[in-house]
Amino acid sequence: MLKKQEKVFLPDNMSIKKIAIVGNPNVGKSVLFNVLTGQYVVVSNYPGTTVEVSRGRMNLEGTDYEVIDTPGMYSFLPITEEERVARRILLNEKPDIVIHVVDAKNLERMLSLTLQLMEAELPVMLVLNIMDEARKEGVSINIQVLEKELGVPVIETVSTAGKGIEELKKRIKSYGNGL
Ligand SMILES: Nc1nc2c(ncn2[C@@H]2O[C@H](COP(=O)(O)OP(=O)(O)OP(=O)(O)O)[C@@H](O)[C@H]2O)c(=O)[nH]1
Ligand SMILES: [Mg+2]
Repeated sequence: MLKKQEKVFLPDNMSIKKIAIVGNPNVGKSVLFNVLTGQYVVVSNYPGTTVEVSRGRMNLEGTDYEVIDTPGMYSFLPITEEERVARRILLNEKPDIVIHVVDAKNLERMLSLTLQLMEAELPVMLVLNIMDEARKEGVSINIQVLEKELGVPVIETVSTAGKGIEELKKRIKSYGNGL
């Protein structure tokens, strides 16, 4: 006779935290996604659309994360199908962290999306990517001031060279414990 099950285990994915990577097209979201997740990636069409969304896994010191690479969006008010999918992922899947990736060369222009995401009360982190080109152009950004002004973590990266990734992981791990 079968013994009655004594413990109810939560399905594996109940304890997994979700991270959505968002931002304008061509800012390095997918490069960053690949650096964070490695090889275990699932690419599928978002239900009811032809827009591809990649999902992968990352483990940071014993905590599992599902990382979602969202299609490029210019605004949180969607016009294109890609933008509608990105918005739906943010609103329906309620990620624990929303990593807004910007091209550091065009920071000012891209900050309006950061503010829109914050206004929607999403848990935002700002990644200033492509810092190598920005520095070459003479752009320098005072991270401490920007963090204070925005009230969210700000991290500089060169995703293609793996620079800033350790710091980013540290800030992901400690997200929610203050700046
Ligand atoms: N120099 C430099 N190039 C980068 C960096 N990160 C990404 N790139 C380049 O930027 C281009 C766009 O990168 P993707 O990761 O495809 O950009 P994306 O944001 O996913 O773009 P969409 O999927 O179209 O929204 C690629 O040619 C990358 O090699 C960086 O830190 N420095
Ligand atoms: Mg991409």
